[in-house]
Amino acid sequence: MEELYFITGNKGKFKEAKDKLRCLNIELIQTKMEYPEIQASDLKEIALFGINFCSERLKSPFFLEDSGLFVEELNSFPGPYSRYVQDTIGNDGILKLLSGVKNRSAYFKSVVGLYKDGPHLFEGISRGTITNEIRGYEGFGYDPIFAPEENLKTFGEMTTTEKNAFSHRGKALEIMAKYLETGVE
Ligand code: ITT
Repeated sequence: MEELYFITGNKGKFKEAKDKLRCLNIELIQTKMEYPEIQASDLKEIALFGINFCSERLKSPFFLEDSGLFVEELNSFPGPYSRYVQDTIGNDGILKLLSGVKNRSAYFKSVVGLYKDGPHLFEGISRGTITNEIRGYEGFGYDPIFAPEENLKTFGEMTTTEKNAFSHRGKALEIMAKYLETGVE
């Protein structure tokens, strides 16, 4: 069985990746190595900087993931600042910013950065809407206020496997899994 490290401090991300990659013959190991998250508007730039930094310290194949929520009415805010905004104003704060707003379109983006014989980036997007209220206790972060367009439930009302079928992270990981299986990008 092949070992693959996932560098993340986020338990929710790790749970989803483990579930998604379960059927590959890969042993996924969580590691919490600190790496600088540069300030950039492009998640790909942030992920690429991260994998190049970590590749000098970790010699086994690994990946990390950078993600964010982009709200149309807020000109794509919080985007790359999603972690900070979640830790400060949280879901109630986002709902307040959108109070009375009709356009509730938003999307999540995930960039998975794999380092295996060099850097590889895989992207996934999940489009949907910001709900009017908090719904559900599953998942993490913005999950209870985001409903993907394919489903009426919020991510916060879904099991991990269900969320993975629609989510930005599920999609990006699926592309990475295909690459790991076939070697074709
Ligand atoms: P790492 O250690 O992997 O960096 P992190 O939580 O700091 O974990 P990011 O820097 O990628 O991760 O921040 C993305 C933030 O966006 C994350 O903390 C959540 O608040 C939010 N987010 C990302 N994906 C999400 C998802 O699937 N559901 C809900 N919120 C999500």
